[in-house]
Amino acid sequence: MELKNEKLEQFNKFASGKKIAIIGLGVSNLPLLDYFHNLACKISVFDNRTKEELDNEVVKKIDTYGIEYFGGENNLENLIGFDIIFRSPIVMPYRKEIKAEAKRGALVTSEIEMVLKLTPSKVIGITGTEGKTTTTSIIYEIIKKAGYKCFLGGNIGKPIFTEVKNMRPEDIIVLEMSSFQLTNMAVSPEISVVTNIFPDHLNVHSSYEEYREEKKNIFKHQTEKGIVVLNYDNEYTREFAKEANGKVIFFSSKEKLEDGFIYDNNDGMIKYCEDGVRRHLIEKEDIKLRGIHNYENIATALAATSSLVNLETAVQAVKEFNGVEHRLEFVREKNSVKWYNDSIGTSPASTIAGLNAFDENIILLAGGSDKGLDYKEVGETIANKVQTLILTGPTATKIEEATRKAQNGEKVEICYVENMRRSRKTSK
Ligand code: UMA
Repeated sequence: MELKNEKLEQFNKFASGKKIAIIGLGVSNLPLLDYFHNLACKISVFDNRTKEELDNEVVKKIDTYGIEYFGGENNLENLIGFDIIFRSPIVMPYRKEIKAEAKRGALVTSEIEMVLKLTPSKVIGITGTEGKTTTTSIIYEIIKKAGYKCFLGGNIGKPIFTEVKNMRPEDIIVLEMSSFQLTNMAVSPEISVVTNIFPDHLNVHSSYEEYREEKKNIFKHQTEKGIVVLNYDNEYTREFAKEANGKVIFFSSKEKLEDGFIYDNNDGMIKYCEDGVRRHLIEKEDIKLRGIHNYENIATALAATSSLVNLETAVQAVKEFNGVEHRLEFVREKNSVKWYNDSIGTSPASTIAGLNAFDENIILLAGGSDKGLDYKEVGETIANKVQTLILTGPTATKIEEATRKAQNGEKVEICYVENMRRSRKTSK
């Protein structure tokens, strides 16, 4: 049985028969084809990929539904005369063709923004440079453990706009939100989390400042009833508190806060603090995750759910949490070497956090694509913690340079390989 949702009904009535542009046909936007086809809309798709580069199933749908397709370079030249435009997260609304349409009166939005606008449920939104997915996953487990019907979505890889019709006021949505999704967002979740802010995605955002500003949309549009959970240890997120409209809950792994949630490295304990009284919640031996950054993620999740779930239930869910794929994921032990997959560590900051989770001798495999970031600090951490550095991919030389600059002498053994499969050493 479908539930009554007046805002959704109004939107559907408004969208029926309208001209809809879908920019980028990836994970986020694919479900929109069926949705707007069912509303008898005239759909046009814009994508850098040509139609021949799409999956057969998708091409079949485009043809069956009579969807107009503009592919390849300069596809946005044809973005003229639309009523509603859905952009993929990475397609910035500042593009001149999109701005022109917005100026003409088109509604420029995204699947995630429409979820926030139309859902009757309470939303917990999580952003930050590092720790988003793990924190989102822990929050989701806590909310489920407490017996709520819970919807998980967003940057974690799950579009959920088409599920809005099944959402009720008593349900909870847990959304991981990237800076791309937050760009120009005119609505905020009731409960927001910013795990931390470090330079990232500087190949898409025009500056580090712009990246930080867009992140603020996760709490900027909250009312005084909103809650924002912020990292006290991060210079930017600590300052965000001054701009919050609602309640601020801090978490920290460096300061013994009077109020908030802390991880105390002296006794390995996560604690809840109120008026200077610190209550022990869970010790690191009872947690399956490793590393201070993960204890921070847990403290954050406990803070974000504290208005909805009692702490005993939340702690129980944390104890049962096994971790997230590709994030310091234990793979196997062979010849006394423990292998960990931390392939989500796609920025210097996440690589640093991953390395800091270990006190053992480390062999690090690193490289990957270049997001225009600074490698100085990761070079320093590698110089301090890594025994052997195996490099491959476009950023290999940058990582090598940063490591050589940071170390005294030739402490770290550095070698290059062609790719992950071929572990034979090569010269640069
Ligand atoms: N495209 C264009 N023009 C452009 C850029 C892309 O037409 O200028 C097209 C591409 O050809 C592609 C389509 O847009 O066909 C969309 O591809 P996409 O991968 O950018 O978008 P989605 O498949 O919808 O995936 C997005 C997120 N991707 C990005 O933000 C880059 C996914 O996060 C997210 O899981 C998904 O929405 C559901 O919300 C991925 C990610 O890397 C995992 N996120 C970044 C991060 O976490 O650091 C932000």
